[in-house]
Amino acid sequence: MRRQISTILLTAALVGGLTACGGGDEAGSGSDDGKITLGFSQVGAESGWRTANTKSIQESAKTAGIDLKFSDAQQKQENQIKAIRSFIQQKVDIIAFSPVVESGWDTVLKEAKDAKIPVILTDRAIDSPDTSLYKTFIGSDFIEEGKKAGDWLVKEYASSTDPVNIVELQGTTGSAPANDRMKGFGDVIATEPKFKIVASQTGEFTRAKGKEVMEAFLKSNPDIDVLYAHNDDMGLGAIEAIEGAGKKPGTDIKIITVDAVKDGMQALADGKINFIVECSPCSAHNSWNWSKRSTPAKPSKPA
Ligand code: GYE
Repeated sequence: MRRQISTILLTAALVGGLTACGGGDEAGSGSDDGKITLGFSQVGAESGWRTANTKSIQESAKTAGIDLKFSDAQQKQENQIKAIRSFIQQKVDIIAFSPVVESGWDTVLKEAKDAKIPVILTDRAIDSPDTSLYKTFIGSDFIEEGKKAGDWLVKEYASSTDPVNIVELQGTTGSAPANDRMKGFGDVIATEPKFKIVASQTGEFTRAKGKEVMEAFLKSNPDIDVLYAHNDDMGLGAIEAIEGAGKKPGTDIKIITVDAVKDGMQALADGKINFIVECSPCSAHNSWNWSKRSTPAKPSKPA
């Protein structure tokens, strides 16, 4: 069902983008076979979420009969800029991309605009005030996700007045989900002085880096009560670090993550993660379909 919605929305957005662009000879014309050619620049393959998102894009393009030119930027903005320039050169009909960081896109997007190729931002937004540089943004409200993580924590410690020491594993520095998940969470916990973020550092949204940074956190902070990781993968890496230090994840250190990928859900069911805020990669989640729902601490078995 979600996938169907995703396909319809993506197609509608793409077709809408083309129509808005003013028609045939003005836009690029990557191929003459009547098919829409879409150049997509993906962030990379840093997490389970991203892999699922890539699959969703490829399947949706196939179902919609779109000719997809897919490019993996390996988490580097310069690679995304190169890919976008190459799409412009190839005169694709439409460009979509998930910006690795929020800033620094104006020049290349101006080039796409001058070439009359419409651009769609997917998953992550940019911080440019010039909204004429793209047609639309299809993605989640990451501030809301951070707030949900904070709300859970506030409830979890409602009956305690003791200080709560939190460590935070941030996503990719400068990315919209890292900035916004940090802000949403920070705003909620700031309402109660007992919550203290004792360390906060990037784990680059990867399992390996999540583990490495958590190891360092454990060495320098003997008293960690809670880990807030901006995605499941970093949380899963951190679980290895916590177990390696002889502590019990989910009990000695409570863990909150975002995404709800399969391995994350398994760790949740095993009691190693306490709370996951869901962010679905398989839907073009507009306001009606982004993470309104948070996952319960223990998922009940399907009937
Ligand atoms: O949470 C993380 C991924 O932009 C929502 O990027 C996405 C984030 C997702 O690498 O796992």
